[in-house]
Amino acid sequence: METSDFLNRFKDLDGRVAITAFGNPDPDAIASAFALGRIFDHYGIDFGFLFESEINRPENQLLVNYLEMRIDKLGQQSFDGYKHVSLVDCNPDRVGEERRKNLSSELDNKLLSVQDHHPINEDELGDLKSESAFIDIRPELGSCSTILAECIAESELEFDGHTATGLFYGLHSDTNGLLRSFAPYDVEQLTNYVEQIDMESLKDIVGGLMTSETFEVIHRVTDEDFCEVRGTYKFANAGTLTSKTSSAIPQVADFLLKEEGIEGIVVAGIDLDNNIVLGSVRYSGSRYTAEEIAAKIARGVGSGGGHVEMGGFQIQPGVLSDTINRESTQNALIESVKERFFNVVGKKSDS
Ligand SMILES: [Mn+2]
Repeated sequence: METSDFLNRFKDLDGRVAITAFGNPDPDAIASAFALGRIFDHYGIDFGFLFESEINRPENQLLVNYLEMRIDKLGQQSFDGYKHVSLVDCNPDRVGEERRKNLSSELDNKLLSVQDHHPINEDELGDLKSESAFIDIRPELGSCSTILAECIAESELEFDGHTATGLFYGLHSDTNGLLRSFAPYDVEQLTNYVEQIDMESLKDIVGGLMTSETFEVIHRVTDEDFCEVRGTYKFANAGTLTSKTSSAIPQVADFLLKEEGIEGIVVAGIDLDNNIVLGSVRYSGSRYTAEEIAAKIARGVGSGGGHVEMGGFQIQPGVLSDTINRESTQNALIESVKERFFNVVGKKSDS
């Protein structure tokens, strides 16, 4: 199915659509969801934003405020009240195992579309394509925002300031300001809406970049007792976190990758509000991809993924919530993530 067929389908679609992103919603996911909403609006389709996680990072909240989006949290099991589900900036392959088990029948029955640029395994893609849903997954692109920009360009809709600003921020953020993995097509689509971007508002959104939480975590992980370097790889232990401080992890990982001589970094910590171990991966070398490193760290114990140079993972420790509050348990969890990371990049400990 081509984008134009997808758009044609909207003329007689009835029932409410849940525009959904899984995982921690970043600017690309938020902007893609917003742009799809604009398209639905145009065709008179009823929809709602239903995200798996809350918006934590302050600049993401600023973006949501600017776009005046009302986002609901996806409940533990269902898309109740929605007839269709449209996924943006994520594909079913990336949904955590537990959640997937709970949602699989609903996803099977309600899936309207998947628009994404994360890698997906061949089997999964084959299965998806055999369904009636519209599947547009292009891992070569720097952002999902590019896919939505193409949709708008191909519809009768005009780019407005909000959509253009959101999409540009999505592209900018996923490609670190066009400094990492993007495709010529990302730029080609950008030229369609570049004149509508509201740069003043965007500067306000991205301006207050580092929060006190980010500084707090940076302070922690720059203590040499909390870091370990093997070759050109560095592991940083961010310790115990809240859902608020854990949202600083990706920024901290970006920051630590700036260190001379380091080509791979993992920052990991334990989010005690959600009882999970989470981490960000940054990688600037050519032997691996950050996506691969993240997925391998989490293999069998959680979920991980991402792109060539940036990735993330979540691990559900199989321990009770009171056990996770013990320092010895926390140390063991972090230690095991650290060893998994060094194993993946061939820096296994000699002992
Ligand atoms: Mn993205």
